Amino acid sequence: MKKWQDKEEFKKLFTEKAHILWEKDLRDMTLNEVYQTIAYMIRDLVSEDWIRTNEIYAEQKVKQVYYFSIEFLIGRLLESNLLGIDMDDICRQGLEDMGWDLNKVIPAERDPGLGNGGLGRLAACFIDSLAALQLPGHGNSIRYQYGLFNQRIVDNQQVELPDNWLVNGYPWEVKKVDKAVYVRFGGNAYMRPDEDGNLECVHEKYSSVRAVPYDVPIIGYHNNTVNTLRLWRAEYSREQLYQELSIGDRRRAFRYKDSVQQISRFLYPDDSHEDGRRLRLMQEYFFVSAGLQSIVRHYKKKYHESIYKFDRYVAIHINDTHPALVIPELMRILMDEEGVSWDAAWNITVRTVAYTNHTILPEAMEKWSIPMFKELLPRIYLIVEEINNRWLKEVRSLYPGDGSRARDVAVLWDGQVHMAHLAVLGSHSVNGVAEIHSQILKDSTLHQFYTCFPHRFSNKTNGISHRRWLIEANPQLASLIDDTIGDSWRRTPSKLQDLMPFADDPAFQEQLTRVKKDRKEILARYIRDRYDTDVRTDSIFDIQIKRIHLYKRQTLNILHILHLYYLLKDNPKLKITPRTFLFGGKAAAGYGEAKETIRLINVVAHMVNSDRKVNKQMKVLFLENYNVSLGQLLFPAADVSEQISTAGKEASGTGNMKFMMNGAITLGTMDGANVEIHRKVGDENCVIFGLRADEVMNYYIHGGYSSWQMYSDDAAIRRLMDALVDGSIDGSIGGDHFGMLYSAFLDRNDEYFVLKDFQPYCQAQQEIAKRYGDHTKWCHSSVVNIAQSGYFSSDRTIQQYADDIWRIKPVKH
Ligand code: Z57
Repeated sequence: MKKWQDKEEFKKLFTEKAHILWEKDLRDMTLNEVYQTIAYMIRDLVSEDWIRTNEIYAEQKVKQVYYFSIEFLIGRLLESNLLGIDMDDICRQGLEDMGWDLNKVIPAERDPGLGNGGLGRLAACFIDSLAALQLPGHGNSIRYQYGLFNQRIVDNQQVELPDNWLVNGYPWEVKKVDKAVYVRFGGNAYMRPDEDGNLECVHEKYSSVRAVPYDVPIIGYHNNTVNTLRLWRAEYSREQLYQELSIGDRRRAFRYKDSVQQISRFLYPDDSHEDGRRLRLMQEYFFVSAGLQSIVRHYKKKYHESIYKFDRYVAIHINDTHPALVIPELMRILMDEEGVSWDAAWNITVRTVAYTNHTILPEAMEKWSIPMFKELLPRIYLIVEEINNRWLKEVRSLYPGDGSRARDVAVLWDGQVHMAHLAVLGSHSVNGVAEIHSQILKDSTLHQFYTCFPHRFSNKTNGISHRRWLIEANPQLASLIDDTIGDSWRRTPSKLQDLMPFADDPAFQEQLTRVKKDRKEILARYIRDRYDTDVRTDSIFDIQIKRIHLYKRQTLNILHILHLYYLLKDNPKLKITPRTFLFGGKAAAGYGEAKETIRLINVVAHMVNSDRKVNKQMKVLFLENYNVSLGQLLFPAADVSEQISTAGKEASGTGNMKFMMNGAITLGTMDGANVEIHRKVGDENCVIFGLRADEVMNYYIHGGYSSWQMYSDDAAIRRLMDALVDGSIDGSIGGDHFGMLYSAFLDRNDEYFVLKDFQPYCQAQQEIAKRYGDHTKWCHSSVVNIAQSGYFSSDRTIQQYADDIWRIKPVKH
């Protein structure tokens, strides 16, 4: 790896590069230009290694994994790349000499919002870990022109603004025109006998879309590995456009051009919710087909091996079902382009593909209408139909007379293509993302598949990049850890365990308290600058940041806050532990209840914050536009981590791990990875409350829960529910106020057990206050959380995927 020898060399190279790029005096440069200059300088340093990494993989013909994901929420890259090549100090010093502060330059980079939430951020942590572990693995996705919307709060409500993140250019990407491929949509597909009498497929009258890759280097941590995140952009094919024009149909030609450009225009803003839109299906096939074609092309060109050995050299991972068309698309390429038989192609495909499920929520399960699917992807549909026919035949012979089996395992059912069933059938490996989630998959969601293919199922508990979420986000804590146990935890995060002996060390506790205080002050400054509000850094920072969803129960949190407010109003002399409640998160634009939840939080926040009788003891704030960068500011400042989803609903959660790694105490239900966090730290170092997943399940199956009953029996709940609709919190007269949420809780019988878990949650919050009052004990818990968080590094997760699923090995150089 080339390096800058010292700050003098940095300054010299910076000046040269800046002059070439901007043709102006250094004094006139904007912060964005400074950032871009450093970005190009980093690319200069890594470019040889990037080329070399790929050469070595090909020379040694190692097996490589391609992680297909419709989202990669990578966050800003300047700081993570500087840390990766160990050039942050030299860069900081060089900039300082020239009159710039690196901490002011870093925010000049736009945070790419190429994802919605957990699933996209997981993909980003995974490629980070692949490079850090020197594993041959790459990402494949879409280069959305607009990322997830920017969120503003206007009149307490969410407003969505377009995220035109590419306006100033993106210095990390490299357009690879020579690696463009074509993706076919529409037309007719049918089978006919060829000259030898074998069936062959004819696909005609299709429309071709040019897919152009933009590569982003994924830089390893203090090693020489540079892997690739390949993002595809849709362009119209000039040939096709001219052909349409030559026929004389100008309108058709422009319609073609327009519809092609739509494909990579927007990221769909839904998280854990599917709406079956045609353009979304086009996006999915687009990046799947382009990615697969380029992989097969590279394999043939560089590996010189038989296509029948494809699965020995290539693993393809599908992140949820969005890329599940990999299965029929690989079948198509193998059969139609490589002349492989159905049976051989199926074997190769199943051995190549592995699938991760991220949810059991029915509304998040992808299903496509057959007529739409057929019209858009006629050749792929024929293959899916054949997969389904062969499978159902097998099922019927395995379970004769069991008609209901087919419904549980069919790929085509009720006029729809069931993508999860396709994914399980066409993969050799199916995994959930936390122990409890993987168990639910086996026991219920995919139970019939589990009985057919028990060996395919496994668990891979999610993880997070400790580089981004500890080293980068919380350098103050990272350096305290270095001073205490040395820095080997940076390579080997399980070494954080070495902090355990310091859990009761007064000197260490004092330093940890200092770090937490510093981070709360940094956040308090941000809040003062942006919201003109003062928060007390001696209060408990209680934070819930995640997508807004009924199942995640931000409503439970805000109802408790309202309850606490009433308690203070009713007892003016009451003293509570001061608290700062912080929320952040986006609501899908079409999700009414989620948007109303945001409005409720803001309305309550205003009422509380402007009430001088209580606002010394509690403050509530909804922070706009929660994204990766804001997360890097929030996790380090947290005392309490709100992980309060209805048990059984949150597949894993990963924010829970980011809080834990930064020393916050989990206040949570027995859901997702909370279960494993609880096991690692014990009852004394986290606060668990509420219904368990089996109890929730029993209520669903056998009934017995009535939210109206709770309303009648519990005066506190009654008061809160009434406040939603009587205008007492949002001031205005008339209208239905928070009628939508009121209905969800009462008329629709509280699907997510918010009222049922309300009193247990209040008690858990009291327990938090009690523990916070014993500072030594609280510090102890904080240390134990940090010490036990190494397990939740995505390095551990990726090692498990590499060993158990992909069978890939590190490549040293
Ligand atoms: C998404 O972010 C997740 C699941 C989905 O089905 C979709 Br679509 C988007 C999340 C889960 O809700 C989290 O519990 C999980 O931690 C995350 O995926 C990563 O596995």
